[in-house]
Amino acid sequence: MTVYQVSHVSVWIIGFGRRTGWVVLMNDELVPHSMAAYRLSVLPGDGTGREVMAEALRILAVFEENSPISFEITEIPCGGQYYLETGEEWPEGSFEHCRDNSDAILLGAIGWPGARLPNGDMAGGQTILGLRSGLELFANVRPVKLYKGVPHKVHGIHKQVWEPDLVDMVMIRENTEGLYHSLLRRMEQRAKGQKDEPIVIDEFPGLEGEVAWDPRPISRKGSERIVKFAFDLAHHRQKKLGTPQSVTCVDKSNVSRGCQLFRKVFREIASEHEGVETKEAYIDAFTMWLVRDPEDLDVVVLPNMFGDIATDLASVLQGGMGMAASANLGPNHMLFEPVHGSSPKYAGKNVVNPIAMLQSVQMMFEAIAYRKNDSNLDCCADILQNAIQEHFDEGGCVTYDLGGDASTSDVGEAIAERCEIMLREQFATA
Ligand code: GGG
Repeated sequence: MTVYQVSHVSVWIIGFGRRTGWVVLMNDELVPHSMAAYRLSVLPGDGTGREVMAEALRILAVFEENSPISFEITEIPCGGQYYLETGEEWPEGSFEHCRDNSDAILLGAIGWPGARLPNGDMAGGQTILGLRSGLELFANVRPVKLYKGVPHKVHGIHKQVWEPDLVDMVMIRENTEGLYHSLLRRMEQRAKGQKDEPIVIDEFPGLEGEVAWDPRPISRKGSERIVKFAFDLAHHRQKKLGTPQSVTCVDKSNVSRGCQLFRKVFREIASEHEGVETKEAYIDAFTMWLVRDPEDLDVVVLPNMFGDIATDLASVLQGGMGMAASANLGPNHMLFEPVHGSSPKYAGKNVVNPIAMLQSVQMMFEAIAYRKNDSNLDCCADILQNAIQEHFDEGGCVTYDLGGDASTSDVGEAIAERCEIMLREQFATA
């Protein structure tokens, strides 16, 4: 069997995630190489991140045992809790390991109450933000698609509000600049062992007394690459889904200069993409349209902080944060994580929904399969996706957020068992 591995030349290749039509992007060319285990760096992080990661590892073991795929997993302790225990955010050399020895990185969640660096920054940020910035993971891809059978929690009651056929969009959050820029930069510098280069602004005319501030730089380069990514994705969704696609630019260009540049670049790139409808919205009005008319949205591109906020709201359409998965993609690296954080309130109780994490594993399978041209792994991606849908179709157990009382491990185990059955059928005679 021939498997392909990437080598480094400047060609953009776009893959297509089957369930959600998200995009796999790289700056590489495919060249044959021999079959090997995929190298995964696993970063459980804090709180419930550790619990959902245990379910991801359970699923990975099931795929390893019942398919030709194998993984070489390096688990790296990290995060705010680790910092409180050890005085370090992760062991020395972790950034380099993720950069140099990983086909993909899988992250649980980062952040823990009281875990702060001496300068006040979030402890553990080196992991999540240091990797996003240090590995140029500029596209944070957050599909918003509703599984059939998933209820919505509104006013404390679980019922179907939005229709599965009418909720199918991909939100693309710019991941390396904007309001996060100075923190991202500090975290990248820490991760690389470099000295912090603070940005110095002495005063803000008109303001007196104590002032804290965060700059929000948005660059042409950063805007161009994320907007191009969004249009490339729209073309591929158009081809694969067979329906016209739009790209919506969400900003606040009526008031902010960074957003004015973002929208200017959006219009320039839009003019090169005939056949894709374009829409523009201010973030405030967009939040209303998002919940009222999600059927009008296909690909949505947003600056960093607006993307962070709007995707939490969008998760409500897909059943909540327990269902929202994501990929962080760059020219040479990729990191997958649930959108949710470490939920300290629920940590240690084995009650949170592991499906966002399992769906992130599914996205990882699709992405590696595409990059390595591995049809077996692509088939595993299908199996995991089908197992999750079948779990809902057949009324499988669900956690509190979806109206059930199952535990994290109950749900993880049930989906793992479905995968095992499907994998045996698929690979028994192969
Ligand atoms: N799995 C996502 C996670 O850990 N989020 C915590 C966090 O602070 N993330 C930063 C961000 O995405 O803005």
